[in-house]
Formats: sequence, C-alpha cells, structure tokens
Amino acid sequence: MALRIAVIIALVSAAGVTAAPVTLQVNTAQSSVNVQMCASFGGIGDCDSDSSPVTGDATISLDCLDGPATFALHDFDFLLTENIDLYLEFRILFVVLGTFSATGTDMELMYATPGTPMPQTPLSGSPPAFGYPAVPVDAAGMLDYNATGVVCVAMGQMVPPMPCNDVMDLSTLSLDPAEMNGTVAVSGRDITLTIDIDTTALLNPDDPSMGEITITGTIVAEGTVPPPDIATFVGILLGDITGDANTWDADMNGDCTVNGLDIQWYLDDLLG
Ligand SMILES: [Ca+2]
Repeated sequence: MALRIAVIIALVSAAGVTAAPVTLQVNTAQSSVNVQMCASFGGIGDCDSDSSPVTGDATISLDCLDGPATFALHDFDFLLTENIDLYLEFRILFVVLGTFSATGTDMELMYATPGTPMPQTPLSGSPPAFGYPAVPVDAAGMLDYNATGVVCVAMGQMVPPMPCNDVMDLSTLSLDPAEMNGTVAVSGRDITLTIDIDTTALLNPDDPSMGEITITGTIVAEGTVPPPDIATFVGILLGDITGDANTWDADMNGDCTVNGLDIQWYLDDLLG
C-alpha cells in the first residue's frame, strides 16, 4: 500500500486542483422548455405558448456517489434549439382590436450566479429527489416583436413608451428566481439529473396587470463522474482536501468513504 501511495505521489504533477463539481450534458431528446405569454390590454386578454428542445449543460455535486444524501447545483446553461413563436390576438367577439406577434431566437436560461453554488440541499426518496424554491436565473436571446391596434397604443402609453416593432434583448428581462425540483439518479459513476423548472417575468414591472411570461420545462442531463486528478486524489488521501462536497468524486469503489481502499481502483482507472 505504501508503495502504491508513493507511486501516486510520484505521479503528482504541477497541474491545478480540479473542482469537485461535475458537468452533465443535456439530453436534448428528453429536454424541452415551454414559453407562455399571457397579456391583457383594457381588460381583453389572450395567451399563447410554444416549446423547444433544449441543449446545454448543468454542473452539480453530491456528498457521495453511493446513496447520496445531499445535492448542490453549481451552474447551468440551457439553450433552446428552436425559435419560440407567439401570437396573441385581442378581440371583442369577432372584432380584432390588436395583435402581438413575437419570435424568440437563441433563447437561453442560465444560472445567474456562477461561482457561487446553491447550498447543499437534502435528497430523499428513490430516485433521490431535491427541491430548490428559488434559484437565481438569467435569460439571453432576442425577441423580435410586432404589436398592432390597441396593443400598439398601450405600448406607446407605457413609461417609458415601447415601440410597436422592436427587437428586445432578453438579457434585460428580470426573471423571478426559478423553482427547480428534480431527481438525481446514480448508477456507479453515471448520473442522470432531471430538473423541472418554473419561472415567470412580468411584461411590464410597473403594471403587473399587463401580463407575464412563464417559462416551464423539464431538463434531463447526463454524465459520468470522472475521477479527480492525481494531485486532488492525493490531497484527499492526505487529508489536505476535506469535506464531502470536495471529496465525493474520489470514492472509486463506491463505499461512500475515501481511503486507502480506493487507491487500487484509482490506479486501475488511471492505467485503463
Ligand atoms: Ca471508497
């Protein structure tokens, strides 16, 4: 055993210590986001919605690969692969008083505070489930819109007035913190993360009655947790790196503990 440790220490390079979080890739075929816009002008309202598959990634950590008890969300970037087309029509009986049509392109939802992970949250049930009531989220992309009739008039009366035709930068949108619930299924070192997302933004923060955009969806992200680099692995064995969230990926034999028993497994993995 001492020889094995010596071998590993000898292999330690000047490479930096990698972070314990693992990045999972979004499974586009299983992931979609729905964007619904509901608006009201002069008491006349309408809603429309459209959905798109999603690509991107999510970065997470667990306390342990074998029967994890806690989960932390570190980062995510969800990109809609298709445009979002919305068409709202405001009418009394059969008389159309105004319309609002919009196309969202390159739409994106991302974690608003990368570098500051969400707190560790308990996992329970099977598959292990978590719930974050309020995750800071930002949007990006462009919304090309065209308003006619009463909608155009109402937008002109906003303070400041909004043009009836414009391209809106969605990064200026103020999204409420998102409710994110989901599950983390672990098999060996393979993780499948499923997140349900739900957030809203007011169309006009100064006039909530004008309506809102609601973004909901389910994201499935998958990946295999790589072993830590050698410097990190040795640092964990020597007790220089501590804490479940920093050491969970060094448990090579799946017993929820990082100790000398993991060395042979690590070497086997390292040497292929
Ligand atoms: Ca172990």
